[in-house]
Amino acid sequence: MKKIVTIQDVSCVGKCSLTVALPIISAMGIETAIIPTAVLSTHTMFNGFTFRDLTSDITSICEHWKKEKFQFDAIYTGYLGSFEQLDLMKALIKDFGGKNTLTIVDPCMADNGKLYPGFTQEFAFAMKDLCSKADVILPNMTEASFMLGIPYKANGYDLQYIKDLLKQLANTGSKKVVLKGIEFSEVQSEVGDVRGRIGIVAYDKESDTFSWYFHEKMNQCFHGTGDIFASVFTGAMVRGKNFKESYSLAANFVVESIKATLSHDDHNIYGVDFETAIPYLISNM
Ligand code: PXL
Repeated sequence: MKKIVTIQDVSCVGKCSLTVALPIISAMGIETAIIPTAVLSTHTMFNGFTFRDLTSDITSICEHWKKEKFQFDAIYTGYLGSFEQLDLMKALIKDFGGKNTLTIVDPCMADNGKLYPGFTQEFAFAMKDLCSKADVILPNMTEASFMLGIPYKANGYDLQYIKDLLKQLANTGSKKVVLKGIEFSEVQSEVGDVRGRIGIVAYDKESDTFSWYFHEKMNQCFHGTGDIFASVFTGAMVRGKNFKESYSLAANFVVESIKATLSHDDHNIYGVDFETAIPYLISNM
């Protein structure tokens, strides 16, 4: 059985990070080891959340695992709350990474032009350094802009602008970059007419090739969809799907999850009802 370790927080309410990664990766038929980095009463979009930092547990968990000689098919890091945790992830990648282990870093820290509460520009640069150790990174447009220290453009860019961003991100070290949340307001000759749609443009440094996938845009934004995307992407790669199949499946599953959410009268905005979309995921594996 394939085995992934994912390292991110537990937000007790507000489906995101480990509470989505664990069920989704498990549903994909992959053993899921976890390292919780913090326990929060809710994710940080709620007011008054509690926060218990678990940084000091990470080293002792890794020391034990090293003695047990555990190995993983993939390491997937998500939301990380401090500079120290970024350094610990570099050590973890050194200790448990290698040619048979795919390392995926989701630089989860910002969206819609803004950093999440508690993050700074310095943290974004430090996250870029962690990204340099990864095989694949999964930034959205906001995270990419913060990591490169350039202004965020919500619209009006063209494919060349996106290709430059991807190359700059790949130049920092990671082998593949999946850039999410791209919308072209004009027809792009290579991509075609994707106006009104949203999608991904990806870059594979080894083959020096770009690829993309555009899909329908859901008009409502929900929390935790980036974590759902990263979980499906990681699972699909480990289960042997190719790069483009993996990010396309991840995007499709996010769309299915949002549709499921909107079909539930009692839905809330702080997480999507990915649970009812899991049969879609399994039948598309
Ligand atoms: O979904 C990303 C995420 C993960 N974990 C925590 C968060 C967020 C986004 O805000 O607050 C604690």
